[in-house]
Amino acid sequence: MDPHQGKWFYPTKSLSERTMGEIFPNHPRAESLRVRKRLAEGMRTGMVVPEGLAAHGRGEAFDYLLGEKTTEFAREAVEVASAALLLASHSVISVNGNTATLVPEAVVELSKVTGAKVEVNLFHCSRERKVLIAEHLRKHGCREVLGVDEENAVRIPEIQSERRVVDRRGIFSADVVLVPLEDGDRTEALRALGKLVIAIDLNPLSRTARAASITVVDNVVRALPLMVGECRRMKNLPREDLRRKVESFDNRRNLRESLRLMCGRLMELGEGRRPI
Ligand code: PTJ
Repeated sequence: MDPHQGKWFYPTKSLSERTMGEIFPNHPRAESLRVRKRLAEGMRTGMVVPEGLAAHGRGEAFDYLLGEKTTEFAREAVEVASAALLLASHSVISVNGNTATLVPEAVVELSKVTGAKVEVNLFHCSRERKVLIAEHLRKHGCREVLGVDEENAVRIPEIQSERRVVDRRGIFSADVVLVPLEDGDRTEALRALGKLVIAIDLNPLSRTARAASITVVDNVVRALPLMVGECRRMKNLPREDLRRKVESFDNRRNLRESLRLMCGRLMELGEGRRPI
């Protein structure tokens, strides 16, 4: 059965097989090509939707402006986000097609370290995709995947898209929700419901980035493994220390700093202070 419910045509050979040969390790964009290849494979198996490739392309453009490195501001946001996850009484990692394809290992590790539940929640929703993604996560060691079982599905009326269907045991009752690679309306709705929302989004101008409580402006392939490390490092810190980190964080300021960094890099390039 077509996981996208027959809406798209799938070539028998993967995109990467047809359009891209072997990735040479010394290629200057080798890592970026590997990530693309992973996503293209994800689309072939039905986990990623075509829109997911377009979304990734938008992300890549911002990553270019960041120099494809985790900035000090992203590191700060990762630290605060990790503190929020450790403080949560009921945290959930919301997983879509791109996230499941790009960083399944980190999703599972983060859930183990923090006790966060893992829930599949899709914008382009179909039961087949949910099942595929859940299986993929289980294959990577996830013991429980929420969001698939119809019995526990509830609707959040504040959300307009298909993302409104959430799991009673997961996003519905969570106090902290991590939403890597998101579209904006759900973040706003989850905030309106009083939840602390952590976003990972390379675009500091996106509605998600601006609506989230804590935004990590970084590539999910770098940010999520970093978050696992930070959670491990801070797991035994006094709760008061963690709380102070979360309470003193200013998301708007952090977003502005990320934008200034991008602009600064562009100015240096434009003025010849940095080689093109
Ligand atoms: O799997 P589904 O059906 O839930 O659909 C997933 C997509 C990503 C297609 C859906 O959520 C969507 O349409 O998202 P948007 O509205 O395009 O937003 C995605 C955001 O993620 C954009 O702001 C991108 O810049 C950003 N982005 C893309 N790739 C990455 C990224 N941010 C961090 N790391 C990336 N690798």
